[in-house]
Amino acid sequence: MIDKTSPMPLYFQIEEAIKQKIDKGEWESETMIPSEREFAENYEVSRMTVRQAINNLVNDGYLTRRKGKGTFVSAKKIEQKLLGLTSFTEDMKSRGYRPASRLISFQKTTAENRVAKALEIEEDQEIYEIKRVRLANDIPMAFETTYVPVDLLELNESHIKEGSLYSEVENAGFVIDYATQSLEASISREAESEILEITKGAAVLLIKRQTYLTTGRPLEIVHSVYRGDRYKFMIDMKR
Ligand code: 16G
Repeated sequence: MIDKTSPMPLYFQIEEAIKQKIDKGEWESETMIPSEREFAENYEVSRMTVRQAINNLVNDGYLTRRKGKGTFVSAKKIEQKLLGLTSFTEDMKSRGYRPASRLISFQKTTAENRVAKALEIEEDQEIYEIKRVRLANDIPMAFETTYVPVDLLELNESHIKEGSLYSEVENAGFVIDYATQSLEASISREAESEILEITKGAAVLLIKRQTYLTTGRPLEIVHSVYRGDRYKFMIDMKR
């Protein structure tokens, strides 16, 4: 499989060979891959070359190193289509995952300048500040901070803890209309890393959403940190 006469670097060829095994399902997630020594012997290359290939695959999220245990095939990323305006609960259910939230905090506070502007309310007006870890099959996927104006609707802490914000909003008779959303690359900070159970500095996706009701009034502004090793966003494009 490795062609030593090819202009393609050896580490790259090894990377491709490993990726193929993962993509074809020959190596499922959580499978421990052979040791550097075994790879080096099989492919008749140096251990340095193998290490470089494995390092790249760890950085790209294909493989995960566990201290004192070995290197494993990472869990498959959840593919999220950037299409309709959906909630986390809906997204996970449609993929066959069990959605849940861990409520970090739920409080009424006053809006500071930037938040007030985005929610089109006066500064110092009351807002809900909701911090939730969003889980899929008990695995933390995202850390989400949501701001909703208090005068818009009454939110119940236990409902938010157990269920879906969008259901609460719709049950109150509002119709969610559209959102603007941005997506940026970032690295996890210490607090987020602990909450998301990832190493500090791991790759994350930073998503900001501003959602509006059919009345034209802003419903929420949301700041979400998604795990880069578990999540991937897909867009269909037509020309
Ligand atoms: C998603 C939305 C978030 C919304 C939440 C409601 C993104 C980036 N964010 O997480 O804006 O507040 O869903 O979810 O997709 P819920 O209805 O399950 O509480």
